[in-house]
Parts: sequence; structure tokens; C-alpha cells
Amino acid sequence: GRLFVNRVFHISANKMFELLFTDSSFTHRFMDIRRISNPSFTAWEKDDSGNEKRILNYTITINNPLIGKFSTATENQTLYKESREGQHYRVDAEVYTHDVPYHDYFYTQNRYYIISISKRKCRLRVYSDVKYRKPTWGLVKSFITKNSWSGIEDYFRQLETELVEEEAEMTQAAGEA
Ligand code: YK8
Repeated sequence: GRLFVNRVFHISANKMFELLFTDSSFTHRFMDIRRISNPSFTAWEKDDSGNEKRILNYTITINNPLIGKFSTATENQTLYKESREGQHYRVDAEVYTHDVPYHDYFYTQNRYYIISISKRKCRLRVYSDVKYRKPTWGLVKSFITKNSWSGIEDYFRQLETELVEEEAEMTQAAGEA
């Protein structure tokens, strides 16, 4: 996978987990900015392997002139049982975009690591990879990959920007308290 985010925030690890992986106001605000609509979230639930899973459904708005303006998407998230609350978390997210060309050929795998550095600091790392679900012709593959990277990069650049904004608001609020 490629590394898209690698940054230390003045935000505790458990707060970062809450911002990104619960039904938080940050998530809703960020979805509004990205024009992601009709979100639905299931609760985190333990599966047979001891990992926790949840499923998100939403409609994305696409900024790619080659394809339609909207697509429904399903995101399956796994919180690994090796995660330790407040210390480190690993979440894998498989994103399936149902209404784009060649949608049955690929999905996107995003891997999030949140690592506590101190009481009020954590590092966030996000890796992303385009995965193929069946044998895909080289030309089609490079077409899909190229169009995916640009969208993924744009998304995570903005996620980082919004987290920096959130961090500023939080440290300011803490200073005033
Ligand atoms: C998640 C990866 C590819 C897809 C898109 C597909 C192009 C189709 C290629 C044809 C539109 C929120 C993306 C960017 C849609 C958005 C997805 C998001 C950002 C022309 C051959 C949605 C993270 C995420 C992962 C994958 C992204 C898609 O939280 O280019």
C-alpha cells in the first residue's frame, strides 16, 4: 500500500479513534464537506475471531468527468483485537463503490494506525491500496489504479487538513478552560 497520512497530532489516541471511528460530529462534518450523503453506520460488534466489525453505507459525490456524479458505497471496517484502548488501534476498511465503471473488478483497502505518543498526542498513519477481485486486463488495471489514486489522495489530504483544524479548536478550548 501507499502511505497517505503520517502525522503527529496533539490529540490523544482514544480521542482520535472516537473522531474517526464512531458516529462523531467530526465524521458528520467531514462527510458534509466531502458531500458524502445518506450515511448509515452499524455499531461495532465482535465477530468469531475476536475482532470488531462495523459496516458503513453512504453515497459519494464524484469529481471525475469520466464517470457519473454519484455512487453508493459500502465500507466494511475491522478493528483488530490486538488494538489496546488508549494505546494503539488498527482499523482496516474495505471500500466498495457500487456504481462506478468496473466496480466489480476492484475495491480499496485503507489501513489506519493510531499510536499513542503521550497522554495528549498520537500519530496517525493511513495506508491505501487498490485490490483486484478478479483477473484484470493490464490496460483496465492501470486505468482503474490511476483514477483511484487521485481520488484517494485528495480525500486523505483533506482529512488531514480537517484534523489539523479540529486539533487547533481542541487545544484552543483546552487553553481557555
Ligand atoms: C472512504 C477509490 C476509487 C473511487 C473512484 C473510482 C473511479 C473508477 C475508475 C474508473 C471514484 C470514503 C474513489 C476515489 C471514491 C471515493 C472512495 C473514498 C474516498 C473510471 C475506471 C470514500 C475512503 C475512500 C476510499 C476509496 C475511494 C475510491 O472513507 O475514483
